[in-house]
Amino acid sequence: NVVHEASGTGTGVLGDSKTLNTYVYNNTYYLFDTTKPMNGVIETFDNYGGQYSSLPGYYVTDSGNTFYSERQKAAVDAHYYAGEVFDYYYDTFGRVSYDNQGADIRSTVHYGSNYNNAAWTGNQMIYGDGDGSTFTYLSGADDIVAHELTHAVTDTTAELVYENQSGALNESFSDVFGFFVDSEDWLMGEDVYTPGTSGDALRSLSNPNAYNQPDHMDEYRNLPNTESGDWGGVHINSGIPNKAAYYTINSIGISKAEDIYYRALTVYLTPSSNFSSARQALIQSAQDLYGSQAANAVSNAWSNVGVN
Ligand code: ASN
Ligand code: ZN
Repeated sequence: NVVHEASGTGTGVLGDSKTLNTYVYNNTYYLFDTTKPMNGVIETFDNYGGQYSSLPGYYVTDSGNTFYSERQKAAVDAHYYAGEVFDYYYDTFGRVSYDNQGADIRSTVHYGSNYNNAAWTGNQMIYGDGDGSTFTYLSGADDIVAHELTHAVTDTTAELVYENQSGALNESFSDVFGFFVDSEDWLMGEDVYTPGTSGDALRSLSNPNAYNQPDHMDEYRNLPNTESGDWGGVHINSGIPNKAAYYTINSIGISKAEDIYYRALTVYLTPSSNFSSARQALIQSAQDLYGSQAANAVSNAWSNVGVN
């Protein structure tokens, strides 16, 4: 019986070194993690600047199990943080991969050219390199990795339709679980956003207004349901449920709040849920798990952002 599991090392996007779950076959090491408590694997690919049609690309390999090169940095973090997000969902909720059935978690880095984005394609994650000024390699932020993988969780649970209020909730749940996975700050994406400027971020849960998002229904933006309208402002109006999450977490703490958010997403929310139904779903989840004091805190949080 040959043992293929190996423990490698690598350098991440921000220059930090980390330990990696790898796989050895014919003296070649792969970013291929078979150690998680599931049938599926976590595997990481490099697309060499290719586009959607050529996904997933090529396995990231190293002859010495030391992933230290510049080209490998984006892959190291995509692989490491996918494992971290798997562990978060498994340890916190007993969820086994995004579909709770042990699906493979696949990531591709070096997607496209100067691509300032990352995404869940419906099948896997993709990460651009950024253009070097707006973003550096997007997998270098664990909250971005958690955000994208949470889209996969949402797609296999509530299936919130990606437009208008249901889409803004889809976005918000990805930001909120991005916070739960790494709750050091209320910011999203700051680790890779504008590498030349410190202190800024893509979005903020505590102060959506700082990044051109509304934080109250009085500021709700009616945008067209088109790509240029951000599908009715899904990345804009998400500021409103994000601020409600901020109030909730401040009031009852992370540990209760994450249970309540997970229950709402997996039990109560539906594809067409709007902000008002999300408020109801979260109040009910809070009541189910922690009783009326928690339910009241959730209720107040949503009233504070003008959702009744
Ligand atoms: N980064 C974006 C997101 O996850 C990609 C998209 O627009 N779907 O929200
Ligand atoms: Zn998103």
